[in-house]
Amino acid sequence: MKYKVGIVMGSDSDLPVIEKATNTLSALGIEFEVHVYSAHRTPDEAAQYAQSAQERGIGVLIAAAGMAAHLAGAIAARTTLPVIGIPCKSSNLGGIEALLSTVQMPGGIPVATVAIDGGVNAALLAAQILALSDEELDKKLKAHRQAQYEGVLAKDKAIAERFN
Ligand code: RP5
Repeated sequence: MKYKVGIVMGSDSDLPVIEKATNTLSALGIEFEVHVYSAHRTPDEAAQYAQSAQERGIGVLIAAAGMAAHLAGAIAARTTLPVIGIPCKSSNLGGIEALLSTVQMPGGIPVATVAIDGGVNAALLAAQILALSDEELDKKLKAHRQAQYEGVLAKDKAIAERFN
């Protein structure tokens, strides 16, 4: 069975961060769905989404929110699916408040928190979880790593030719 990734953002103002994740998932051929549900503004819808995710074929959830970011934790409270939290940057505190709100979960309800605005790593981590039961996806991830490795070596070569 191919699992989907369920993506939730606290506001459509988080979309630029989410697009980093959707672009990465698309490049890997992973299906996903995207919603705006807020832990504070639409708490019932956020809870309902988390509660029903597993039975709808979702294998991993990604939750992105900024400011007093409770979304990932609120989602994680309602499911045993793995939840990846993305703290989003704000204009006033720069995202450090969202980082701490997302990462500092009490024991018993884990959220795997990536960097502030870390949409790419959230998608890659979701892919790595799904790849445990998907050999084809595992191969794509290994090819992605190899391409990244070769890309850095090519950059080193270009820089070395210029300066050394
Ligand atoms: C959070 O508050 C959202 O996730 C967003 O990052 C932040 C600001 O939301 P808006 O006021 O832009 O809707 O709940």
